[in-house]
Amino acid sequence: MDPGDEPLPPIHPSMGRRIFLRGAAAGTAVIALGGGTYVIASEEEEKKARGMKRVDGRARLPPDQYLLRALRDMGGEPGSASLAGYRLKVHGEVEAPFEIDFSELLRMPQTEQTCDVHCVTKWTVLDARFTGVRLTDLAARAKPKPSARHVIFEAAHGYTANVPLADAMKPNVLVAHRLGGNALPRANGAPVRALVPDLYFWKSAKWLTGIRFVAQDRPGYWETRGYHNHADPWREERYG
Ligand SMILES: Nc1nc2c(c(=O)[nH]1)N[C@H]1C(S)=C(S)[C@@H](COP(=O)(O)O)O[C@H]1N2
Ligand SMILES: [Mo]
Repeated sequence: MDPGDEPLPPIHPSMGRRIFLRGAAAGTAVIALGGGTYVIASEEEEKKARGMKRVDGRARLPPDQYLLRALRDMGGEPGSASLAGYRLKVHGEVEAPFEIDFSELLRMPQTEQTCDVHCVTKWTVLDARFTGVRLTDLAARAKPKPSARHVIFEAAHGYTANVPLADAMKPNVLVAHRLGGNALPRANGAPVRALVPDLYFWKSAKWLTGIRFVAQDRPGYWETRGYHNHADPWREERYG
């Protein structure tokens, strides 16, 4: 089915019904009633994307995804916008739990990467440019115990997302604070969000407050509401 004919399933209760159109001409802005503006890629761009492969051989566009030109604000309940008050807690099954503020996070080694993101509501954005600190670098400082098997991303207002340790320790997993060379917009999780590009985007907790290493898995916000526990876009692990 042409995604341009099908309203997205509203996955956040606040979203309500959305309507959008695919523009005939490249660059046509698309209006989502009650949900802001976003841009669907042209047919040609999408066709090109369907022919592309990642360096690991997987398709750039995972099964049943369509292309947007930029991240779409998917809502959620924002945390505090205060940079001065920001704290990130790294804790749980670790030898050396710690808490850092925003300036300390900026003093850690910074990684800038372009990566693709895939939302379970079927949009994909290619080559989003994020800047942040690798989760492996935060883990190296906290020293997870051998008993740690999962990472729980903790966010404002109790949102959590669980990721197996092996997925969380990939080098493209970041604690990100910049997008496209600018400070991360508040809607996209400022001051700091998790970024797990190779799992559906709900695992990338916005308004991140904590990283908790745990021995026992703890399904998070969406995982306890019918979404898949793992969320691999190439296996279409959408629903549990
Ligand atoms: N704290 C928090 N993080 C969250 C969410 C949320 O509701 N709260 N929604 C998730 C979902 S379902 C998606 S698709 C992405 C959307 O990120 P974006 O709004 O930057 O596109 O954020 C994820 N992170
Ligand atoms: Mo999502």
